[in-house]
Amino acid sequence: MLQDIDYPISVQFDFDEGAFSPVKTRSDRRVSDLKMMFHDQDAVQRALAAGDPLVYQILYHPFATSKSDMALGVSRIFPGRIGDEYYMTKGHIHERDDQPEIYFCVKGEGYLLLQTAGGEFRAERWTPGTISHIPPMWAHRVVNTGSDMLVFVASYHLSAGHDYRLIEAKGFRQMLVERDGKPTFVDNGRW
Ligand code: M6P
Ligand code: ZN
Repeated sequence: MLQDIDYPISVQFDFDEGAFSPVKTRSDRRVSDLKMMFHDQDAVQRALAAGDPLVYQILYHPFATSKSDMALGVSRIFPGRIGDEYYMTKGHIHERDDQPEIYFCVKGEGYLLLQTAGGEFRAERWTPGTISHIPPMWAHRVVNTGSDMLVFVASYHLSAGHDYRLIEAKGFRQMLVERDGKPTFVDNGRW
C-alpha cells in the first residue's frame, strides 16, 4: 500500500563523500562513547584531554511500512588510533537471535570482526567492494586500519536490536594494533 510508505523510498549515495542524503538521523561516536573498548586506558585519557575526537559517524534511514521495516545505516570510521589500537565501531550482537545483517565496504580498508557468545572468532579483510553477511548470533565490529576514512553500508531489520553488553564486558578475542607500521592481530588479555 503506497500510502503506508514513509517517504522517500530512495536516498542518494555520494561515493566521494561516503554519505547519502536525505539522512533521518546522524549519530556521532567519540572516544568518550567507547572508551572501555580500547585496551590502552592511558591513551584513552590523553585522547579525552586532547578534545575527545570523533571516531565514527552513523547515518541512519529507516524504511518503514506497515508490513515491514528495513534499516539503512552508513558508518564512516575516521582514520586514527588510541595508543596502538585502530579506530573501530563499538560492536554489538543483535537482541533478536534470528537476525542477520549485510555490510558493504564502499571506501577504505580494514577488517570485519565476528564473534559468537561462546568465543568463536573470525576476521574478514575488507577492501572497497567487499560485501559480508553477518549471521544471526554473531557479534560484529569494523576496524579501520587504513589512512583514509572507512565507509560501509549496513542493511538490517529494524527489529534486530543492538546489544552491546557482551562486547563491553570482554571485547573481541583479538585486537588490531599497529606494529612496525602494519596492522597486526594480538590476543586480547580479557579473554
Ligand atoms: C552499522 C549498523 C548499525 C550500527 C553501526 C555502528 O551501521 O550495524 O546498526 O549501529 O554500524 O556499529 P555499533 O552500533 O556497533 O557502534
Ligand atoms: Zn548489527
